[in-house]
Amino acid sequence: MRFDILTLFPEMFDCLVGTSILKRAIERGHVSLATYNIRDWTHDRHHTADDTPYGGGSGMVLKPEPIFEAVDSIKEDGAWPAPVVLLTPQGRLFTQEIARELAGPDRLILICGRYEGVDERVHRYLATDEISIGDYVLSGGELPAMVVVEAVTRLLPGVLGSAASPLDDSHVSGLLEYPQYTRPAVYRDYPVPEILLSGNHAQIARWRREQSLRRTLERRPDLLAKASLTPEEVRFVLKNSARELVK
Ligand code: 9D3
Repeated sequence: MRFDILTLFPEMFDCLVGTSILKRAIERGHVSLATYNIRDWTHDRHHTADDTPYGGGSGMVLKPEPIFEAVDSIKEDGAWPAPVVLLTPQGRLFTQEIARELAGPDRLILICGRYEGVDERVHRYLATDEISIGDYVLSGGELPAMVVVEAVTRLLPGVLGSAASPLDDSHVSGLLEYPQYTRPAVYRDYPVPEILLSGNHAQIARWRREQSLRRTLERRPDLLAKASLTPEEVRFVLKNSARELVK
């Protein structure tokens, strides 16, 4: 997968490339990542990338020309056509399902907005997809682009070892993760649940599944609609959901 990232702050991506999964994925050739400074496609001597909004209003808007020209000049450097993803608060909410979708093509072009927004012509005539990572206000699309890059990268074949297959992830099973413990068995008087020390693997599996169900019911009941549950688990949820509803 090739990621091409258009931004006014390419330095922000240095920490992403320098650490963790992504660093290894790049070293092993699963991923390449290139950042481009939108300012390099401005033509005036102040390298102006933004301007005041037509019709008035506060704040500044990213101009369309540098962004269109940047995409024009990089498009032949990899697979084309490629998805052009604009990170914007108005985009569709990023999910694991969208991460899987974006892991399909060989290349993603990501455009990071800044200021109050990006000229609407970029939204309409350049971007093929618009993504938001959640309903909170950030200062630009850079952190969201990093979120997308990381979520997509770990889905690419060969990036994770088989020991950490992305199929094991809780958002794939549809339930929240069960509680995890490691040594010591007692820490500051806080014990590890006895069942986990019992060596009874069938009982442990049942306990974990029940913990996942309880947790999901309590914290993310919205997830239960899509989770695949056995009839017994459905009964469990129904038996316990009244209690959650009156909390
Ligand atoms: C406070 C300004 N807002 C007025 C309704 C609009 C606004 C414009 C630009 C809010 C944030 C931003 C900058 N954010 C992004 O470009 C962004 C973003 C985000 O803020 N939250 C979650 N996902 C994303 S993707 C891009």
